[in-house]
Amino acid sequence: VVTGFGRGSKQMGVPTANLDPETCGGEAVLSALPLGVYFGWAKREGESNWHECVLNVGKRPTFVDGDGTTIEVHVMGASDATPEYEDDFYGETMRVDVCGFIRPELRFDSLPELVARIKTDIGLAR
Ligand code: RBF
Ligand code: ADP
Ligand code: MG
Repeated sequence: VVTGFGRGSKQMGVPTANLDPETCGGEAVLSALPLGVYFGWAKREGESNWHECVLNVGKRPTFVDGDGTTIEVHVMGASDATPEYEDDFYGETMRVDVCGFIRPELRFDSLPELVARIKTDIGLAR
């Protein structure tokens, strides 16, 4: 888990653990994948139980923040009102088992529109 753009929890209310692209095959592997939103299961170092998650594998076209592919995993709480974790876990290893594809990545005209769509993605993933 590496540092991202500092936007997930602060601006969107959706924290995303950004995985080091090199540990996921690097740009050569990632750029060959359909870019977009996936759902699956995630597990933090030391945890025995898997948690539901949504992840975005993409280039974040809504923002101007570089063109590298990022892998961002949001671990879902038991309900939308209950965050799964209270702490940060930068530097830890997170395992992700990706089960399916939800939609291609899109460019949104505003942050609230992106956040609304992410809530829909979370509902679909559940
Ligand atoms: N960024 C986009 O520009 N377009 C998207 O369609 C998009 N979908 C996302 C879906 C989910 C479930 C998540 C967690 C993130 C998504 N993002 C998308 C990435 C978002 O821009 C990024 O998490 C924040 O900018 C923080 O780095
Ligand atoms: P960054 O831009 O550095 O990725 P974010 O605002 O997206 O920062 O927050 C992500 C960080 O928050 C993760 O790296 C992790 O340490 C922590 N975190 C706390 N709860 C969660 C969660 N439910 N899902 C993902 N990351 C979480
Ligand atoms: Mg993040």
